[in-house]
Amino acid sequence: MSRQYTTDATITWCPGCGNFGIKTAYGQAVDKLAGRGVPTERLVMTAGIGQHAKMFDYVTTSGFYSLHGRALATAQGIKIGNPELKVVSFVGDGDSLGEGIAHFVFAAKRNSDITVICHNNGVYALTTGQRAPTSPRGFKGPSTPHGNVEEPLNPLVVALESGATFVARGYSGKLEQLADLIVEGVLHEGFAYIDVLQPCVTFNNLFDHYNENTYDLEEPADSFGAALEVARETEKLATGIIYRRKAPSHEAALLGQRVPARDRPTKAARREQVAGLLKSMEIA
Ligand SMILES: Cc1ncc(C[n+]2csc(CCOP(=O)(O)OP(=O)(O)O)c2C)c(N)n1
Ligand code: SF4
Repeated sequence: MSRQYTTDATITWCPGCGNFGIKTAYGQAVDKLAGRGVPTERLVMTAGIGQHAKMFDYVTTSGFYSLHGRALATAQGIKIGNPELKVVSFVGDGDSLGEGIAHFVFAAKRNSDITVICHNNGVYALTTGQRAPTSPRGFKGPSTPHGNVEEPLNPLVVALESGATFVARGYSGKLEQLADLIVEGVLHEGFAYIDVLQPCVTFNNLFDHYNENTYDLEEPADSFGAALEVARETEKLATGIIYRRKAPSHEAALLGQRVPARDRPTKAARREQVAGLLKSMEIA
């Protein structure tokens, strides 16, 4: 990431953490977006709570630190208030697929025009390695010392089945591709989900596994069914845009051209509206 987007905060991620790659790719994406008609001042971020969320402290784009699991609720609020902004949410797999899964499903269902970057490390890293919704069966951690007995959630399938109109997977070890996925996600009108394979070197180090078992998907799948098939692959993991379709965004359907942050009626006009409404209901 160019120094321009890096704050002076001391970075407390472990050396080698996959989060560094995501931060670098985001910086590259911010630069590329500036050249594609999205000036940096129009970019806003939200973050959940977790190691991933420290992005908020380390990058200079403006935004809002949310509660655990609430990064997408906050992002949707910002977007409805000012649809001219581009909102990017940095979430963890525990954060968005555990605590915040209802927000995830409904933001995708309504095709909210936000971009979600999920640091998917398969573990609750900030709270020292408990299993997360994406941890595989057999995963051992402080909360599952004898091994996780549950099947993992597949975030790509959840996103697709919930109605996401842009679904991609990146890898923190493939910076250039990840930066391009972020650019495409932000430019996409509607709910864009980018699942990022992010090795946690301390509690779930999958660098070697991902280096050996990821492959580049040249083109998005040509149908919803084909996208689901790619999303369900387990032997080899595709990176790239898996699915993309056009559909009206929630904000466009709800607001049309209106920008509430700019077009707010005055207090007097709002009073008049309420008085008119009460009169029409024969209350006043
Ligand atoms: C309401 C609430 N419940 C629990 C916590 C404790 N907590 C903080 S971070 C975290 C897990 C974060 O895991 P994940 O989202 O996967 O992020 P990572 O740290 O792996 O990046 C939990 C359970 C909290 N801060 N707030
Ligand atoms: S514990 Fe894991 S996720 Fe957290 S900084 Fe260290 S390597 Fe990264």
